[in-house]
Amino acid sequence: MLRFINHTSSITNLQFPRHLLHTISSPPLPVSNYATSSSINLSNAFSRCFESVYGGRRLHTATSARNDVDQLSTETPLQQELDFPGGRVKFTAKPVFTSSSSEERTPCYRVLNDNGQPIVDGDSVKISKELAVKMYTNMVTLQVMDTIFYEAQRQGRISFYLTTIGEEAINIASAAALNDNDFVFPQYREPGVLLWRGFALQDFADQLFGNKNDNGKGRQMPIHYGSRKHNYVTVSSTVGTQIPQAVGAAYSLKMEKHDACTVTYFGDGGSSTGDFHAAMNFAAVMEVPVIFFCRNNGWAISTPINDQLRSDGIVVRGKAYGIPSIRVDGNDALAIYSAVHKARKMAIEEQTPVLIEALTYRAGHHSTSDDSTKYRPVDEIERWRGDQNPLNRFRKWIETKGWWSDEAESEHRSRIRKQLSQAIQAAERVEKPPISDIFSDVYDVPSKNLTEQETFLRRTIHKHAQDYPSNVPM
Ligand SMILES: Cc1ncc(C[n+]2csc(CCOP(=O)(O)OP(=O)(O)O)c2C)c(N)n1
Ligand SMILES: [Mg+2]
Repeated sequence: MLRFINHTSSITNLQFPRHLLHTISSPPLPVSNYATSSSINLSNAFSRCFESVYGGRRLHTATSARNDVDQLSTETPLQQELDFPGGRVKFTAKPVFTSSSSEERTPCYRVLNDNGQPIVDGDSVKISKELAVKMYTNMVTLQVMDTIFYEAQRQGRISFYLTTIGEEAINIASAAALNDNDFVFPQYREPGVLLWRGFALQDFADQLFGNKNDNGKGRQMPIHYGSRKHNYVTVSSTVGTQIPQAVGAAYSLKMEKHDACTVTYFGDGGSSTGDFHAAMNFAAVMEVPVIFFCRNNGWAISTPINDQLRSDGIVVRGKAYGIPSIRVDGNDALAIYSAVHKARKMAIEEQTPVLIEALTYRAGHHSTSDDSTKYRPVDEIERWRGDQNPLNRFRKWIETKGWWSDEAESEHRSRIRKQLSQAIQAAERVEKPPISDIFSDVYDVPSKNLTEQETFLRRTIHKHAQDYPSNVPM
């Protein structure tokens, strides 16, 4: 069933040690009030402090020997409540610490089983044939794009690449459930959201080659896509940067009463940054329409999830901050679509942040600068690429419905391969942005140090021309 975890447990259920009432309502007097005279007075002072902290129960000390029988209250602790700022809190007579982990892990919402069959008693948003086929073909396009651009990097044609292998359903199904006017604050493993919104294969190639058609004017590393037209804020290398930005933008949507939300994507590693925590708390307190979409793929480069956190994943953190949350099968496109669809509705109609934790697996290397077989077993990677592959599962479902065939598959794959190879060749031929672009667009009048740096760079390029690309206009 599609159920978001209730984010606000009644605050009165919390265990609150009884003696703290006395600490709050009747704090011990400062020692300076007693410190004027003899040691007897000091001892009385300490006694009063303890009396205050322990709620009138005298300790067995020389000074408390007179009165060692407690006058017990006839009220049960549960009849008593602390009227605390933020909500009433019930008392308990037992000094019980909350458990560090719940006995059962938070269940994971799914619609399709591993064989692409809908599970019994499933609850999901119905999708049309047209939408299902569009989702599947976009997932395939993303997969082919990864294969071909990855190869281009291996051939030395681009400097860097990073695949989305294993996370195609997260990319495409979440994008499909959003509106194009929702602002996206991505990490870097979500190019499928841009693809869904109409960023062309040529646009991807131009960014990767850093030519003069690139929206970022070649200033960014490959993969750092951004598009104002598609409400897709440029990728930042610094992990976690985008999370508070999405909250700030959601706050402005709220102030301007827009019928839209923001969505920020991040990995399990992203959830280990301070920015994540600050953003979650700020979003909850300001009640802003933001979807926090965490792709928990088990790894932050070579750091496994168990070295990052001891909680039941990321989903439980929503409750800690007062944010409705759901855990979803990240390799089940239908489950992701339904969860994001519902989260978007809640975010906008109820003006609330929502947290989604999608469980998946980074089935490729972290990037072309990484070899993940050095730190994780190959059969683990193979298992996720095979049985758990999100494309296979969704394909089985649309084939069973009679919406897809082998012929359609091979026709689509070969068409995309051809388009990609044309896009790469075209991107390679386009000249690079001029040197002056490195120094523009920050200040309306360039500062003195920038002007000096530009002069220095031009002089250096003239002197060592053989070390600089000849296709960069001076
Ligand atoms: C603040 C910061 N710390 C470290 C890095 C180096 N770094 C780049 S990606 C990455 C791992 C992020 O993992 P995760 O958020 O799980 O995303 P995934 O790569 O698994 O999709 C790290 C540590 C960085 N870019 N920024
Ligand atoms: Mg990760």
